[in-house]
Amino acid sequence: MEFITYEVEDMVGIITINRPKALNALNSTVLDELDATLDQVDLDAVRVLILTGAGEKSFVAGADIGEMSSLTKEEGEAFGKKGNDVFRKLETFPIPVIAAINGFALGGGCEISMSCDIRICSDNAVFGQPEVGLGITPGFGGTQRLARIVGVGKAKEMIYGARNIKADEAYRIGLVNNVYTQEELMPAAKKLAATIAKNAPIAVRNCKKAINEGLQVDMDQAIVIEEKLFGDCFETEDQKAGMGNFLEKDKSKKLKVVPFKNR
Ligand code: DAK
Repeated sequence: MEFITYEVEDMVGIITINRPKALNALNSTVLDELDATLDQVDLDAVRVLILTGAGEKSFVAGADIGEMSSLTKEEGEAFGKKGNDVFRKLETFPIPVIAAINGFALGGGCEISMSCDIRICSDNAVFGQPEVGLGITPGFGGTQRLARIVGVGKAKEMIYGARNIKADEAYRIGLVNNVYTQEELMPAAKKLAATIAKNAPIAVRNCKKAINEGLQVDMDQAIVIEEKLFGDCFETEDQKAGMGNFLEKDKSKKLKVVPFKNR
């Protein structure tokens, strides 16, 4: 791959968007490679993904303005769909995805981070949806996800004003869960990923599904979604081991790490 690197460490997959000369801007090739990388993740071996950008300056500085500048209406729509499909794949990916935001997260960069389950950032991170300054609307879900994460008023202020915010404000409005120094960011992302990875994988996956799908429907339907996914955990080895360990008061035993295929 030209612009994506993927490595696996201890049940954690790390995807790095690697186009630092363009501040990791998303062109069609980056989107295609990201899509292909997600398809290749071995869900029997990997329990959490971390998404980050190469270099010290930028996570993702947006969709590629050079590539977009000459698009026709039809091509613009197709480019928007390509991005939206990948972002949705990330959002609905069976395992949790942590965005480790190491600098600029503008336009499509802010949007891709919002497709992840959890966002943490370095203290040099800058977030924003500058699209109206370029004569377009946010096109990779920004109008929808930002309002859901930080609330309608804040999202409208940022989007209408094309106003960038720094890491401390992103933390204050709940766009990121935590802010670290640049050096601390990846270790913190890996620590968080490890904390998640040691828990029962079917239960973690079902929690993601329950939260995401439940938020799209009313509470009566949402509770039914939770009931089904709760029931789905029973008879798994982890449910038996997890509850068995508690009843036996045996804290030394860990949840079993067995591939999904064998469950
Ligand atoms: N696209 C292409 N190249 C970019 C880029 C981008 N978004 N951002 C930076 N680069 C390139 C620069 O052109 C420069 O390239 P060279 O000149 O060296 O060849 C290199 O990265 C370094 O950038 P700078 O020299 O500008 O670095 P500075 O530190 O001075 O400034 C900056 C950093 C992040 C403040 C600045 O680069 C900047 O303002 N970048 C653009 C940020 C931005 O506006 N991003 C939002 C893009 S709009 C849609 C689908 C999707 C979208 C919309 C519609 N549909 C089709 C429905 C999404 C839109 C966006 O994301």
